[in-house]
Amino acid sequence: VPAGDAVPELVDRARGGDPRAVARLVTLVEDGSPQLPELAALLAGLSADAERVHVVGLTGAPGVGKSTLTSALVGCYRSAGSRVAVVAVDPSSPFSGGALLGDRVRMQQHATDGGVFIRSMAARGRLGGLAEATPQAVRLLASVGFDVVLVETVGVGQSEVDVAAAADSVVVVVAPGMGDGVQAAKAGILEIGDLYVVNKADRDGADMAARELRQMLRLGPAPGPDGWERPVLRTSAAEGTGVGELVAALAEHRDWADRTGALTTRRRRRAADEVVALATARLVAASGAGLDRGSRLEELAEQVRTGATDAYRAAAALLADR
Ligand SMILES: Nc1nc2c(ncn2[C@@H]2O[C@H](COP(=O)(O)OP(=O)(O)O)[C@@H](O)[C@H]2O)c(=O)[nH]1
Ligand SMILES: [Mg+2]
Repeated sequence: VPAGDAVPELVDRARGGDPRAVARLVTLVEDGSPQLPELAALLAGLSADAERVHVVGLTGAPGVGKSTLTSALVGCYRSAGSRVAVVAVDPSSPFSGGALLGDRVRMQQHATDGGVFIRSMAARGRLGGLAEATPQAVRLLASVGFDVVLVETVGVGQSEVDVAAAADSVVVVVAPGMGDGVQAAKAGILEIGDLYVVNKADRDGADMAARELRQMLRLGPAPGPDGWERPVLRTSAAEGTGVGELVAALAEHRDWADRTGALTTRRRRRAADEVVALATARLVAASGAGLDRGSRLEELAEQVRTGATDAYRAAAALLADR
């Protein structure tokens, strides 16, 4: 970081509303900068300000309309006067940008709005990956004054679940003919959502998809007396319909979570995951085992594949070999 860009100054400027300072700080997080412990200590002192944030995760298969819906949500939150940050994360890609370009174009309508911050983020080869970087970025954005942080996942797979875990409210988005019941069950999305949205409600089959989804959700454990009944909403992000209702349902979920202590529990869980991820990374680094060193690992993997050794012996060899 060049002179004049000391972390405390960047944080001050970011809190003053300087979008470039916010961007610089998010880059530190994305890059796994050695300045992160300093940043984290500063942000801890601002946690009282960060507490009221609402972190909303949006997840679902590519093409269902997450980015379009995110953009519509931004518009809705902005008209209510909230400051909104969007973090689009792609767990499958080591590069930011690229595939996200289309999203950025779609978000262009918000580009000149100082109350909106939009950033695509990739893991860039850092040890803990996005599972670790996302909560840090979210805490940063909450601490510098954003009221709502929308986290959109771009890739598919298990890491999507990790990213969803970073949110206070998880919205699972499906589209008619794409996320039909069985597919939804297969993808494991029935476990992770707090709210379900059938987007592209302007298309045929949206009612059917919503009905099917409700049925699937009813098969799961029933909410207790103080439980949250997971709603299935319909939106047309393209036409802007149903988006206000989604914002209202999100506020309801946030209130419910606050009232019942679910929010505290979830955030504590999130903090625990983060501590474990950082501790694990430290252990690995301190061991000098260099688990990220490709060639030795490749060699051992080939031996496991051929049966020359087994995974347990290979793991011991990798640790012994430093
Ligand atoms: N008909 C219709 N198309 C939509 C709607 N929302 C998004 N789309 C279109 O669906 C495609 C994928 O949308 P996108 O937001 O990129 O999906 P993502 O991959 O989930 O982020 C784009 O061509 C959108 O214009 C909707 O509500 N109705
Ligand atoms: Mg998208």
